[in-house]
Amino acid sequence: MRAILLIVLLHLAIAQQSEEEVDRGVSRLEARIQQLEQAIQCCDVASSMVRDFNQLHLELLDRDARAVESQLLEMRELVQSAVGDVSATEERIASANLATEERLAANVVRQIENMTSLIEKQKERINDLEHRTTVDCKDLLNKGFSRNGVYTIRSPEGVSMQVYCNMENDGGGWTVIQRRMDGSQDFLLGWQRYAAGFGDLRGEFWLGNRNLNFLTGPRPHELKITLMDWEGQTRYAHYDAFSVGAEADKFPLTLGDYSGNAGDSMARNNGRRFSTVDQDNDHSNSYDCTSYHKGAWWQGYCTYANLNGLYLRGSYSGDLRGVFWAHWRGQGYSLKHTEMKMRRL
Ligand SMILES: [Ca+2]
Repeated sequence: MRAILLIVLLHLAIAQQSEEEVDRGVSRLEARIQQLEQAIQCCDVASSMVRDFNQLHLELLDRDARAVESQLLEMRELVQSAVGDVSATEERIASANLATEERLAANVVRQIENMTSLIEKQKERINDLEHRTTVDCKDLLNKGFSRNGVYTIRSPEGVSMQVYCNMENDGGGWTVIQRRMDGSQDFLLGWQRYAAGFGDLRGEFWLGNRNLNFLTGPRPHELKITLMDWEGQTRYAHYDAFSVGAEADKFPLTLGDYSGNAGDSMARNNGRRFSTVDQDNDHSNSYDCTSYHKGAWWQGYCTYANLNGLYLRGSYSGDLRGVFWAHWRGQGYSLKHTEMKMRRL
């Protein structure tokens, strides 16, 4: 009987994880066995002992299970916590990356804005320098501009002004100073309008006597005049010198030698002062030449050229008031197209 009990006890003890508990259990059981030996004949006592063994076994197993379960719960909590930490870290990393990207993008945008601003300022400075240094269409031609059109140059006041440059005819570099082409612009205007200039640079216009004085005063120029009648024929007159004097002297005209196929209709204008309908500076005591010819011009004893006259479309009768060039179609014929252009020599 004792041997069986010991085997059972050993079996139970092996199932336990804690040696101390096993030892304690064994001691308790040995004490019990001694008691049992003293009352070996009592079956009730034996039965009670068996129940005790079973209960003890169950308790020990239960305790292990609870311990393992507790450890599992603890580990699960740790794992969950770790997972939580990882997620939080990932979020922080993602958030940090996004913030970094946003900062980089904002930096790039700022840099682009700064660069754009600098470029605009440089462009303004370049434009300003261009205007300060660009004297006329010949300058622009030398800088590589080769198309006809409106360009900006330096004005008499030191700021920018616009001129029409003829870059494609007669070698280019010409500043156009007058054009008639369709009669759309009124040319019967007073002193101030002719002094300042008027009209549409791409259409009919007068560049302005102050501008002519500013451009031709300090630098020798040549002048070329092209004419077209209503039959489509063309002629030209070229003067190898051209300048317009100061307003105080009434914008006097200086012309050089003539060449061309239109005839020298401006010979009599050389050295004459400018006259308008409201200012008679001509050499005729009997005539107010501009009022008679309806053409602001460098009138002497009047004129053979009247390119600022009335746009009358071919032959006309009455006062000699049309756009005429006497040495070609006569004073009684108003031309279809005229263009006066000058170029620095
Ligand atoms: Ca007069």
